[in-house]
Amino acid sequence: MEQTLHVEAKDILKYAENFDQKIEEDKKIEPNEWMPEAYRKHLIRQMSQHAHSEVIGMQPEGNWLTRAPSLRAKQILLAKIQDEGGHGLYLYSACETLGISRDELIEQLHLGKAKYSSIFNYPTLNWADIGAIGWLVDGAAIVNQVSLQRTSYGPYSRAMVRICKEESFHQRQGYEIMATMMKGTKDQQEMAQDAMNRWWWPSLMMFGPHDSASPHSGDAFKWKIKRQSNDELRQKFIDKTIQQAEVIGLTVPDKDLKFNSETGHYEIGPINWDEFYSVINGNGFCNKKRLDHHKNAHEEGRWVRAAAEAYKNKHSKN
Ligand code: FAQ
Repeated sequence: MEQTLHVEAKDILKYAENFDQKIEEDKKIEPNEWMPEAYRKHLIRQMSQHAHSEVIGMQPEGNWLTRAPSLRAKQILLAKIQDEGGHGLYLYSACETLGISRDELIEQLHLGKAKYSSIFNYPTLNWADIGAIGWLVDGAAIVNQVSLQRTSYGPYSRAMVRICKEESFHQRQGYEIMATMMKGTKDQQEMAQDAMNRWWWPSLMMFGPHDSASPHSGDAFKWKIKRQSNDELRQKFIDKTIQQAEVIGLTVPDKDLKFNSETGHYEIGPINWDEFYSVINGNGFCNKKRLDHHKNAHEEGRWVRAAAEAYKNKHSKN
């Protein structure tokens, strides 16, 4: 018995060395390979929160489907929301390769044990908000996800490649809405600016706390799950988006904003981290509404899941 334990410990050491070497050489870790338990748990946390964000993120936009200003706008928004649902399902499947079931992941969401992005706890008050979500929220999501294409876990990395292609279309549809409104009447321009004012800061919060206050970044960098830090990605988004705002005549709602010609980057005023932590701890405008809606939809869809299961069982017997 002692000898078996000794051999197993030696094997684990070998597996761990193999894992470290693959990470070192920038090779992908695949589901059937040995991985440290903490790496697996870290990925389940991040990937499931990412999946939940995509699915909960359908709600603020779904709210405007029946009020889209034209048939074209309605078709585009419908396609975009369906894409987000697809991204969620794709990410749940990628997450299941880590040995956890979809049911368990949904349960963690419903029990408040798993988060979803803070941004989806803000309300969509008018059509300009749909423009702001596409432009700013999808824009921020892309910056983060392009970086995650190089993440070390194979299924997550491949999911990101596919998802990013669709997100760029989402970002452009949002920018188009904002640009159209900025060419419109004074009221439309004011609506677009008001949406910019409300969504700018929450979009910056999507990248998470400053690096100095990010508890998961240490492991995430060690294992190459994260390839760029929260602050680096936020800065990338800021530099890119401010120029886009200027092109269509929108003002960034930050009185401290300045361009540093030495670094070539924009410098922003302080982010309201009290607001961020309040939202991620359940006290945002829409946390309760979003979660209740998801729970109800899940309950109402119970019969569909049961029917699919019965159909699968019937056909697997034949
Ligand atoms: N919201 O130590 P860190 C989209 C939490 S997809 C809520 O820095 P980490 C598409 C964090 O979970 C948007 N919680 O954590 C779309 C942790 O709490 P925990 C989603 C946040 O993981 C568009 C704690 O704070 N994208 O929008 C947030 O290293 C339009 C400490 O933070 C992803 O999920 C936040 N914003 O870095 C859909 C991308 N930030 O878990 C529909 C993948 C931080 O200990 C419509 N995720 N927290 O309880 C990531 O890249 C990372 O997880 C970060 C956070 C960067 C979000």
